[in-house]
Order: sequence, then C-alpha cells, then structure tokens
Amino acid sequence: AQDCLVSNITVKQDFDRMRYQGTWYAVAKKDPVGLFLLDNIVASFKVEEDGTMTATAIGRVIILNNWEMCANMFGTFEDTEDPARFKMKYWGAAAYLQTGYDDHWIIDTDYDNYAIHYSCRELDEDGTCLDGYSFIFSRHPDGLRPEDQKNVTEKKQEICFLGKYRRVSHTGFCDAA
Ligand code: DAO
Repeated sequence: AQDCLVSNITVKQDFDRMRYQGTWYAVAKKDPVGLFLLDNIVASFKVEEDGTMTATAIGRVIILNNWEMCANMFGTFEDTEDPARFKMKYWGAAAYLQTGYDDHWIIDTDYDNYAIHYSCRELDEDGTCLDGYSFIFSRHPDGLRPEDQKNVTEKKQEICFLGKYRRVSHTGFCDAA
C-alpha cells in the first residue's frame, strides 16, 4: 500500500495462530502517541482450548512521571473475517497500567524467526494512519537474522512506518519479574 491508505494494507495470508504461539522478542518498535512499553518487551502468545488467541507481555514502563517498573500485561484477541486481523483487548496486572482496545494485525511472519505487527489507533481524514504503532518481533532475543532484514524493511515501507522505528533493547531489566 504505497498510498499509505490503511484500508490497502495487506496482512499475512492464511495466518496460522497455532504456529504463532510462544515467545516473541520485540526488537524494534514504532511508538504511538503516548507510548507505554519502552524496552525489554517480550510477548508470549497462546491458543486456548476454545481456539481464542491470548497473550501475555512484559516490558519496561515509566508511570506516574518517574517510576520505572516492569509491566505485566494481558491481551485477548477477538477474531474478524480475516485470520490475520484481530481486535486486541488489553490490560495490566495492576490497575495503574494501560488498558485498551486496539487493532492487532499480523502483517507478515514466517512463524520461526520474525513477525511484523501493526496497529492503527486513529485514522486520518484521508484514510492514512494518524496514530499507530508497530512491533517487529523476533524469536531470537539478539535480533533479526540478516536474511530476514530485507523483507522486514520492505514491510515497514508498505505500512508507511519506515524510518519511524527505534531499536528495543533487552538488558535483562525485566528478567527476574
Ligand atoms: O507500548 O505504546 C505502546 C502500545 C502498546 C500497548 C499494548 C500493550 C499490551 C499488549 C498485550 C500483549 C500483546 C503483544
């Protein structure tokens, strides 16, 4: 979607939630307005017995101006007609953490190495995304494999977030939590 219309963004064909299960390390993030998760972000996806996809995630956050902590987050995913497009309801283990209801699209994944997530929170009048965020996930905590980088860069461009990502570091800050 080089026109950057959210309605033209394509997602992973025949997305297989079973193969998507397990641990994903965020290696890059495009932040939304009022960013929440800073770094050390690790998500774990699961398919429940009734087929519902759920996730837990952890990450370093700063709340109440200056308090640094690791947030334990939970998400449940509502299905849509497209198997790669979900609505995600999310909340924190503590009441002072963020809650929300976001689009959660899997743009691309090979299930074993990389995944590109996309969420547009607010559409602009022209149909482009006014406020959105995106995670680049890897199965490997140290980052993407070199052979996946070209494809990931192409997808960043297709969702019109190229150049808007920052690296997500993994320092061990949330490992003990
Ligand atoms: O960090 O600014 C932000 C937006 C992300 C909010 C979503 C956090 C909760 C996710 C639950 C598990 C899904 C990966």
